[in-house]
Amino acid sequence: MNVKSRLATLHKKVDSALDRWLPSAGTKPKTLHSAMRYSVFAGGKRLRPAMCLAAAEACGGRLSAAMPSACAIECIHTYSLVHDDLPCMDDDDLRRGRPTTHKVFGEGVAVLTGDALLTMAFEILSRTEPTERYEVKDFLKELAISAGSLQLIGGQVADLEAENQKVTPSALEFIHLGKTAAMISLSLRLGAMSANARPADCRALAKFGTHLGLAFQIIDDILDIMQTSERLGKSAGKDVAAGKATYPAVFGLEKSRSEAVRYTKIALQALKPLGGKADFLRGIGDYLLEREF
Ligand code: GRG
Repeated sequence: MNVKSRLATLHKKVDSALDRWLPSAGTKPKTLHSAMRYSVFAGGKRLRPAMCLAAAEACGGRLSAAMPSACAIECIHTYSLVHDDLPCMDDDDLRRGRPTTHKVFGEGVAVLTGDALLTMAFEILSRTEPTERYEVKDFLKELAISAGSLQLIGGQVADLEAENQKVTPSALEFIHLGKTAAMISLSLRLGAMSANARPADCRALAKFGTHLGLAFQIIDDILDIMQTSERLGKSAGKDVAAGKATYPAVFGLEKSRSEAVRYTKIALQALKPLGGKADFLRGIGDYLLEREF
């Protein structure tokens, strides 16, 4: 199976769905809607929505049923990047190969762009179809918990507080379970729920997502050291300069790589109950371990 070309196909489908959901750039206030579109269509990899759609397929569901979940997650992800790049957080000038939202539209509009994308995620997800097992409120609750103070935002706060501190491996894991793994695991779970998956399959996919999320973050940390800003589309080498809590800072590069391999193995193991239907997800797992940007 060609994972890259399937990812590219899903990328296109997600982009056209997002294009339909987001107000046009000409809608008042034009600055806000232009900034939302600028941020969302800046060239992200769309990995989370792709995993959401792939999970739906693995559970026998339709892509169209999973699309509101996929788009809602990408809106949350983009909001988190826009806010993370602000001067009061990571203070970054480059994201997805372009100047960051606040560099183009100013800080006030960038904050409100993130707020609007976060809110829009709930509007989009509220339009998902209920299934036999899952009501719309179950989808909304999953999203709210994963993006909330116990996970995404909690991880970000722990990350801010860990800057220039000595962090333990468990503190490091807490940060990345929240900042990275929560949204990836959510993507798999919502995709499965849109396919009315059995609770056991949802749990298997959630476990896959959590471990894949940790592996993804480790690779991200390694790439921050090894790759150029051009290739990454964001400022490389920033983690070390900012005294960030990263896997290479705690474990060194070699052990970090072996940890990424270990987490990927656990993730792939979790897919066993899904059999051959999860082959694309397995392919994504292998692909992410070898990615170069
Ligand atoms: C502001 C609440 C709040 C949270 C911010 C997303 C985030 C949390 C921080 C950004 C920095 C970082 C290392 C996040 C970990 C997750 C991660 C690796 C994000 C980048 O994901 P990609 O590579 O990005 O999938 P694209 O641009 O391809 O969508």
